[in-house]
Amino acid sequence: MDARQMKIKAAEAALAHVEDGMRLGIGTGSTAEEFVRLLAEKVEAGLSVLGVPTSERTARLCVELGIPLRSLDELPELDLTIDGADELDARLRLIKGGGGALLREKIVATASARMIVIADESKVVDTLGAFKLPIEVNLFGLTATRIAIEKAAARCGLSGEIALRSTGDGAYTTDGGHLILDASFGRIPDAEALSDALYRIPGVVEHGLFIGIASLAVIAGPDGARVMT
Ligand code: ABF
Repeated sequence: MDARQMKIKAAEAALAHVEDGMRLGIGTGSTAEEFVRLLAEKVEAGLSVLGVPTSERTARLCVELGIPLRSLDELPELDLTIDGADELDARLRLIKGGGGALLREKIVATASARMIVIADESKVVDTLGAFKLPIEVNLFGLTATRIAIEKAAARCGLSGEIALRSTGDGAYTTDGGHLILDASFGRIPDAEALSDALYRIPGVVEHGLFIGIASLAVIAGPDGARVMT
């Protein structure tokens, strides 16, 4: 089974949790896109759902495939969010944001009664942190914010490069108009402490540690899909 087939397997298993009439948060990334394609087939066959996308990219795909969308303002309480992740550990703590949508993803996921993560085995880790931690920051006072992040990380026993995410044309800008710093802290043994420390920094808009948000994960491997709770 190749990587795409594993993503499809995970998406298929997550789709089984989608019920008629659900208000559905729809994630961002290649695994979430496989879920969107499968969901669109169900919608075409008569499944009635209303989707709230977590990025403009996801919104465009949903519109293209005929999935009815609403804004989070129209649907402020959702039944279920299905989304990918960059890393997840045994306690369903996640690192997300590799796709740059972490702010809307966390808003949508926390507005949902449940969040199901869909991923392949390569995302499962013993300890978070091999994947650089995305930190969404305000444009104002970027250097001061970076210094504050370095100090907060040091208080958590962490250090490492904190790099401004860039595209070919310059700094990457999120759907919300913010910048992203990718922090190479390495293993993060106390994700809760780092999360709390980052939230105390005024220039930090959001970060990619999703703690206590995911209720279930569907993990696809060469032998099929398994569930982590
Ligand atoms: C999105 O899905 C991001 O937060 C995360 O980086 C990405 C994972 O993408 P993929 O499914 O393509 O590995 O939610």
